Formats: sequence, structure tokens, C-alpha cells
Amino acid sequence: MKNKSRLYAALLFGFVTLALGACEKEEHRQYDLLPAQEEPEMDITSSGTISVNFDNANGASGNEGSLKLVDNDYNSKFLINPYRENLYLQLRFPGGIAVSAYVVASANDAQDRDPKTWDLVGSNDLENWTVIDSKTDYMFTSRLQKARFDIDNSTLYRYYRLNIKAIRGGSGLFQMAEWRLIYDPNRKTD
Ligand SMILES: [Ca+2]
Repeated sequence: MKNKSRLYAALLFGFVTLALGACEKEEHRQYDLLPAQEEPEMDITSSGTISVNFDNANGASGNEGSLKLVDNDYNSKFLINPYRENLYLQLRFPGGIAVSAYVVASANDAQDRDPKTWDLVGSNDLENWTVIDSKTDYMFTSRLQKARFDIDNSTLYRYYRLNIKAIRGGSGLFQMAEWRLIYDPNRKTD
């Protein structure tokens, strides 16, 4: 009886050892078969410094100041009264980076205040600007809407601006909830 128990114990031990060995092998095999992984895209907005040429009456850090454009809170917004036709939003980065997409988000109310026509431009000297993307008569279809635009850009820029050339209401107030810039580390740059 004792010997039988020992035999069972030995068999059980052997089975567990084999099973563990099989698991290890399986794990290695699966690991070897994994395809080369692409790096995930990155939201680089927080690495930049926001500025605008016309800020809210209460300043950049006010309740509806320009800092609200990049606070990653889609319920907070930047607002100016009145809108100015040459309004720009600018993000400055510590070094050149090639942005591959951007997000413009409508605010919580009053769609007449939405941006409608804009250019995304890039520069390295604040004098020469290259148009990277343009939208004309873009209409947000809902409030707090995150509109993403993928762009074909491989050039590194330190400065990005969103030139707000027209608002939906034509005149009046301007408001926007969020502006985000996206970087794809897998994309080849110039
Ligand atoms: Ca915000």
C-alpha cells in the first residue's frame, strides 16, 4: 500500500513536471511568434507651451483662459469676446517634432462660437510658416465633439499654430474646448 502511494506520488510529480515543462515551452513558442510591435502614438500636447495672440479678458489662467485649450479636460474651454479674424493658438515645443494628427474639440454650448475655417501651420523660426492642413467651413455636429484630423506631415517643427480664420457664427464670440497634437513614433521624418 505504501509503495503504491509512493508510486502515485512519483507519477503525480512526474506529470506536474511534464506539464510545467510543456507550459514553459509553449510560452517560449508564443513569444517567438509575436510580430514586431509598433510603438503606440503619443499625445504630445503636454510637452508644449500654449500661447494665443488674443486671450480671454481674465487672462490665460482665467476660468475660460487659453490654458483651458490644453488641460485635457473637454468640459473646460477657451473663450474670447469678440472673435478676431487673425486669432491664432500656438504650441511651442522644446525641440522639433513631426505632428501626425490633431484634435479640435467643440465646447459645451453656442455652436455659433465654433471654429469653422482654419489652417494648421508649422515653423522653426516664428517667421516662415508652412501650411500643414486646412479646413474650410467645417461644421461640428455636436457639443463637446472631438474632431480628429490625420495629416501627412514628416517635417519637424518647434512651433505649431492653429490659425482660426473664421467662426461658424461669422462674428461674435469664439470658443473651443481642446486642441491636442498627436505624434506617431513609427512614421519616418525628414
Ligand atoms: Ca479644455
